[in-house]
Amino acid sequence: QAFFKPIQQTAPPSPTQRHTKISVIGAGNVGMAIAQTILTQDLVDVLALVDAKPDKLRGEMLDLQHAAAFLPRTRILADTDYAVTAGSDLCIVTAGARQNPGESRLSLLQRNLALFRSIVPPLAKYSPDAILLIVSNPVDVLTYVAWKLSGFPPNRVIGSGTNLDSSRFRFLIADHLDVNAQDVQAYIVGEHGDSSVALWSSISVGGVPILSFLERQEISYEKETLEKIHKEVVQSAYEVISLKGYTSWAIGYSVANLARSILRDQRRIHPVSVLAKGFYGISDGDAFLSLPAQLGRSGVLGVTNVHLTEEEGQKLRDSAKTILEVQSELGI
Ligand code: 6V0
Repeated sequence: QAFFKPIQQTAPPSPTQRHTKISVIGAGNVGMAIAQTILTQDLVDVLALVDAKPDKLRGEMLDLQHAAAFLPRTRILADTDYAVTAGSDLCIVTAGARQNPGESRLSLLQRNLALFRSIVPPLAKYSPDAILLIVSNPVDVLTYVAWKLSGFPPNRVIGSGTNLDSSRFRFLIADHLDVNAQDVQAYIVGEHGDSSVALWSSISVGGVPILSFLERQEISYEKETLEKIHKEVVQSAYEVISLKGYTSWAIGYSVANLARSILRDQRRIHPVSVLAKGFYGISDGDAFLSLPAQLGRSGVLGVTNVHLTEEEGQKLRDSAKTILEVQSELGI
């Protein structure tokens, strides 16, 4: 009870006011970049952080709370106990084991599976109506794991997928053409990372479809340049990691952007990892991979029917097959 009362209260605070709440699991580089972007963009009333390391977690919470004088009001909570996440609208999972030198991808995945067994069930228990947004890598397989472990319907389990790859793609195209990246529409779909698929026919700048424009103007078809740009996108995560040790700012903004579309029911289209069965000729198994999906308050509202070339469609189906093979080795 505060002894100093600067305000003469005339009405009690509304007890029924519905707060929006986001929980971020994993207060590492990525989790904290997401948390701080969410705060600066005034997306929620309550932000809860969970990590396995209590000191680091409390340090991060205090550091963010000390910025209160410069930010919109958000209650910031942190605990190693998942009770702190209770009643979340959106749970963002960034916790992940780091790859040991010489460790195989599958062994890393097995360790992350064990981690997810301790994270996803308590999240689902404390926030049964939440939307789960998975960021930890390998993001497509871990989104499937989260779907299985949560028992949630597929529309409420989303992987950040190629949302970041697509924004890197848009930046590089914008840089090449000297335009604003927000005016560039371009999608990368499929598996997040090495085998991602660039949808060339989807690229447009200010409403001008690039490929048909180049063909019509008989400008020598810049497919090679575009291929090079896609290769750069694939390399860019490795480059940033080799230079600064991890990636954080771009993934922070890209996930905050997804959080906004979901919580504010923006119904925007984002390339994110969703249950892909039934789309683009993907018929077998329960693979999650990125497709341009419409996001709103109930999660994934639908998947857009983008025109794919035969080659693009085949690459997507190959990605789905690779992901299914990895999943079959997990035994869940
Ligand atoms: P980091 O800085 O090592 O942070 C991981 C955090 O998870 C640490 O603070 C750990 O203490 C915490 N943690 C570990 N185990 C648990 C547990 N059981 N419960 C709670 N917290 C735990 O890694 P960083 O933040 O750099 O990366 C996190 C994950 O994001 C990794 O899997 C990356 O590969 C992945 N990324 C995914 C991207 C995407 O586009 N999908 C982009 C960038 C990184």
